[in-house]
Amino acid sequence: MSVDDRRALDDAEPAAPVLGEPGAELLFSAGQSAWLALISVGVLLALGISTVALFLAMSDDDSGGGAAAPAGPATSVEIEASEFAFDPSDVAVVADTDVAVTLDNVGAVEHNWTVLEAGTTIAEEAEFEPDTVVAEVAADPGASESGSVNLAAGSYQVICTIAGHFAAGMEGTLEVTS
Ligand SMILES: [Cu+2]
Repeated sequence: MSVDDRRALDDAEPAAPVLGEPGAELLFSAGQSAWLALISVGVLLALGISTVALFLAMSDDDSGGGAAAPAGPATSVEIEASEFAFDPSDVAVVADTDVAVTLDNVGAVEHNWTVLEAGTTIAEEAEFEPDTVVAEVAADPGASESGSVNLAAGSYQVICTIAGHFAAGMEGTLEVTS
């Protein structure tokens, strides 16, 4: 390499930044880097948040599995009877399975949880016929009684057969599904 060659290089190199374009490119890529950094931080934050959420959801599943039971038809139900309602009034249970039914009478008079055969729906007490009963659990005031139902899939009406109670609001539904 001759002195002239070096001089030529020295002359050529400083010429480049003068063009402005490389500088502009540099600024642009600096801007891009800033955006990339921001986006990266955002993505990392989102990942972090979803990881925490996932962890919380998983630990929730581990700890609260038993409490979150009523997701589908039940294999056991507990119903409160009072003046004059069932709580819950609408119940969903599994078909063709012995389903334990507990009736807690928290009221001051006798109540019963009586299931009428599928297809029978009464609009008033006078329409009730005892031979349409497919299951019944009765409880004295303050008592808790247990029984069971084993029914085919279908929609059933539930009533309390004590005189005046149906009219006063003691009715509900029993959805039986497989
Ligand atoms: Cu009743």
